[in-house]
Amino acid sequence: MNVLITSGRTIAQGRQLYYKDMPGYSYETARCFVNSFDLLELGAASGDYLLLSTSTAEEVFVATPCDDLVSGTVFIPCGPHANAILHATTRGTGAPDYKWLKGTVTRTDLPPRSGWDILVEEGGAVCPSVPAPSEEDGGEVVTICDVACPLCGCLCDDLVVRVEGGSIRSVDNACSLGSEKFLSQSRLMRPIANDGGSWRTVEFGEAIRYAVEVLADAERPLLFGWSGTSAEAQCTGIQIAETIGGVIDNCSSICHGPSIMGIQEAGHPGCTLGAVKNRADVVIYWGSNPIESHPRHLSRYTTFVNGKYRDNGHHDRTLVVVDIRETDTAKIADEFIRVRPGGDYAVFSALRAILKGHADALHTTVAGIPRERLVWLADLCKNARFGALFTGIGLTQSRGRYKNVKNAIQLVDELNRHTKFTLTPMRGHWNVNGTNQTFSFLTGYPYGVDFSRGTPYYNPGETTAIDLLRRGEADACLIIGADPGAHLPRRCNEHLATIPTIVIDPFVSLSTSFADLHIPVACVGIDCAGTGYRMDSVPIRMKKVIDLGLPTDEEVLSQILAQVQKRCRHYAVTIPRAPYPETPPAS
Ligand SMILES: Nc1nc2c(c(=O)[nH]1)N[C@H]1C(S)=C(S)[C@@H](COP(=O)(O)OP(=O)(O)OC[C@H]3O[C@@H](n4cnc5c(=O)[nH]c(N)nc54)[C@H](O)[C@@H]3O)O[C@H]1N2
Ligand SMILES: Nc1nc2c(c(=O)[nH]1)N[C@H]1C(S)=C(S)[C@@H](COP(=O)(O)OP(=O)(O)OC[C@H]3O[C@@H](n4cnc5c(=O)[nH]c(N)nc54)[C@H](O)[C@@H]3O)O[C@H]1N2
Ligand code: SF4
Ligand SMILES: [Mo]
Repeated sequence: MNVLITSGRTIAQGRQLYYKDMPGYSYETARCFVNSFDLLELGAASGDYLLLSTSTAEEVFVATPCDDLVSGTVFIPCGPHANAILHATTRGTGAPDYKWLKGTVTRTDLPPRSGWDILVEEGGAVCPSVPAPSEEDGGEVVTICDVACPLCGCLCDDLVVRVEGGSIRSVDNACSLGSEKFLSQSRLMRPIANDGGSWRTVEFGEAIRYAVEVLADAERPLLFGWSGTSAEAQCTGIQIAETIGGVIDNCSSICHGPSIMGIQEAGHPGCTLGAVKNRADVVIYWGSNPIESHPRHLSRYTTFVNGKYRDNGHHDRTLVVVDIRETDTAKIADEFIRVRPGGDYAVFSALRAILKGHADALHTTVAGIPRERLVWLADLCKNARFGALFTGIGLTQSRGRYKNVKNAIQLVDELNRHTKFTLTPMRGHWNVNGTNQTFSFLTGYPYGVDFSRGTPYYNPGETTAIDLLRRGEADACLIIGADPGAHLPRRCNEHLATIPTIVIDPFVSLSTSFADLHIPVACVGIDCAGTGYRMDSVPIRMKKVIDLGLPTDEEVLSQILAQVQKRCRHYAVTIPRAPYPETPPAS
């Protein structure tokens, strides 16, 4: 059966993000959600095995019936299985077709593989063993309040963490995604090096010397990730990239990078989440499913919370969801509008035409949506006191990419002739917005910055991570605060497995599989402090709640920087020191 394959977030997948060394992670990422009628036609039932084939590869998944999807579309949680069958073309934007992949599905008797099996086939090594955590029962009990959550772009800063004997015992107020990160014990305590397929522990000093050698000797080094670390560490990373004449890219290139490209063309009618909470009477999530990807967004900032001028919570607000699936967010919305995959550009254009008084010029349906519903939506937005449009990666990773976002911004501009309307991209990682702040501040560009010419150069589709790896251009890679092993298309990982790759990560990740060296560090927001930028660009101080005695990203990167500066004098070092205080302000 021919199908359109789309992938994205589920709660169960998100809860496993910090347990990638465990079977439960692969169990969730090997699921394939299929419409019940399609399952009948395939002669399959829930739990049966399905083979998904694309022009890139084939992979086995476990059938999960799901009537949120229309016939002919399947949904896979993002992870190693989805990426094993995805090609690495980014259509000149840096972001691949995560939401728009054509393929076929048939029944099979073969069972699914684990994520690690996939990485080993792509050229990686087996999972290293994770040391058992030291359990000290009955030590001092400390309760720390107003802790910020280092998981998603909501950066909720009202968590209460209870620490006993140096270990985290409980986390209150967080959603299940956030708590699972705090409670994860998949931590490495010493650097490990890949010795012909098996793992050997090395000292921190030796690990840093090796990293320096690899980075300084490379012709076209790539420094990728950065969304999972602090703004301070990002600044040091940019200095390393400049010193070695490398390319530095962050997760936004594969995520909301196209939103930034749209903003570069059309501007950004943004606002803080506080303004939405206090004022918005119309809230729209478009191509975003926050109930599974930003679980507290609706209750903390937009819909269910009372605000200064909205004292009846959701009774004072109308919630609209536009998606290709009837997601869990769509199910609680006042109005769910199902758009045909890749049809958003046409829908934004239609809404703009209606606002300009040209409803008559439209067809009876636009991308599967009846004209009357679009007229209703245009009226709702026009008559709002304060409207807030939140855009997700359903827009940036589907057909249209940055043009979708540009058109959405132009729609919001049009609405601002009638009322107050704002647009906010639903930024994914807790500090992916920080990467755009630090990169833009220090280099002039938000991501994909190439220093090989001695001055910063930026061209999405050329200087972005997937494109450099697809073309086999990068000859060494530093991965920090991202996990390409789990999240980049197969071809990128196959290349990473052939070049010297260094991973700096507090947790075992699938990228560990093809790392020559994995340097464990303190985790920002858990065992060290740092600055993060919320999705609305408000900076938030991340707290340290425990001490595991590990060096921080900032410390490891500063040592690498000092040593590469001695070795690579030929590149000018012009970037000023990061404008952050040496010691964090007392909180
Ligand atoms: N549980 C969990 N939460 C996470 C993460 C995680 O891995 N797991 N990752 C974080 C990250 S990095 C990010 S960027 C955010 C992403 O958060 P979201 O933007 O919510 O991400 P997705 O679920 O990938 O995609 C959103 C929606 O786009 C829809 N969609 C697909 N194609 C189209 C289309 O053509 N048009 C429209 N309108 N919609 C379409 C999908 O059906 C899906 O419901 O989540 C963050 N939070
Ligand atoms: N099929 C499919 N694939 C996708 C997507 C999709 O929708 N479908 N979405 C894409 C998107 S939007 C994105 S952003 C990517 C997800 O992008 P990734 O960045 O790969 O997401 P994570 O697996 O959360 O990786 C974050 C890494 O940072 C590490 N980390 C956490 N805290 C710290 C810290 O303090 N310091 C350091 N150094 N590291 C830390 C974690 O252990 C983890 O390994 O996936 C992309 N891949
Ligand atoms: S919504 Fe996001 S920031 Fe808030 S607790 Fe959940 S994962 Fe953490
Ligand atoms: Mo993302």
